[in-house]
Amino acid sequence: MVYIFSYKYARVQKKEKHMIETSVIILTRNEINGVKSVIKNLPSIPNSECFSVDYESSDGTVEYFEKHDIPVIHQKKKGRSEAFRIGAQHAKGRYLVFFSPDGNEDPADIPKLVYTVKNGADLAIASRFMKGSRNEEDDRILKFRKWANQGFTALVNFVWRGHLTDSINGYRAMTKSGFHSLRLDAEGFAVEFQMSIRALKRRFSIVEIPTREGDRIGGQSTSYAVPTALWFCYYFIRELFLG
Ligand SMILES: Nc1nc2c(ncn2[C@@H]2O[C@H](COP(=O)(O)OP(=O)(O)O)[C@@H](O)[C@H]2O)c(=O)[nH]1
Ligand SMILES: [Mg+2]
Repeated sequence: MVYIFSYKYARVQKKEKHMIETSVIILTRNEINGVKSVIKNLPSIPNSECFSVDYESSDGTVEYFEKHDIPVIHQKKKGRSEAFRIGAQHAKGRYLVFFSPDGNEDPADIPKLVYTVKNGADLAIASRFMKGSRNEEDDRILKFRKWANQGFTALVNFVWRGHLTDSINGYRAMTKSGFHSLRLDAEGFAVEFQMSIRALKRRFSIVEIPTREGDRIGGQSTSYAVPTALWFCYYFIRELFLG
């Protein structure tokens, strides 16, 4: 027997294992402020499980999940990319949703992402750069992060003939079989970028939905712009050579 968690009503229902269709995977590393504010708004998805993949949080994130009956998988090797792989390994559902509770991602998009993959997309991406979207730099004059993101996406579209608007956002859903078939081996923060490239190479059906990126709620991002951009360049070139 496994459990499905419905936070809204603080209700835990027993369900047969075969009933789990969707796995909502929450990625955390010292994210207590975001977790406290965002997790209570997680929508209840029918036939789903919800668990966290955590990397060495020492700020009460793990204790908060435990208090609210959300299982925690303790990740041993550092990195968001590794967290994606661990999450997919443990997931019981056919559909995976990766959710980061740092304030950037709106939990209300989870059902839309799930709907998109259930309706045939192999990969559903919440885009910060399409009509109806917002990204966290929209109110600034100099939008370095946005421009860098769009630059990488333009390169990817050019080389692998895609039509993506946001190849990088980690807020996405995917079929578990599709995830495993891509054999993602990127490290650090590059897994989403590699996933988008390999999904284009494989001619996966990719559907983007507009999302409104919120501001970070507390703590700090550990994705530093320059090293992350250099890793993206490395993985982009690597994918060119891998064919
Ligand atoms: N499980 C896990 N989560 C991570 C790791 N690094 C970052 N995260 C989570 O991934 C999300 C995004 O990280 P963040 O540093 O804000 O990167 P940014 O949103 O790209 O600026 C947050 O929810 C973090 O807590 C990691 O090594 N393991
Ligand atoms: Mg973030």
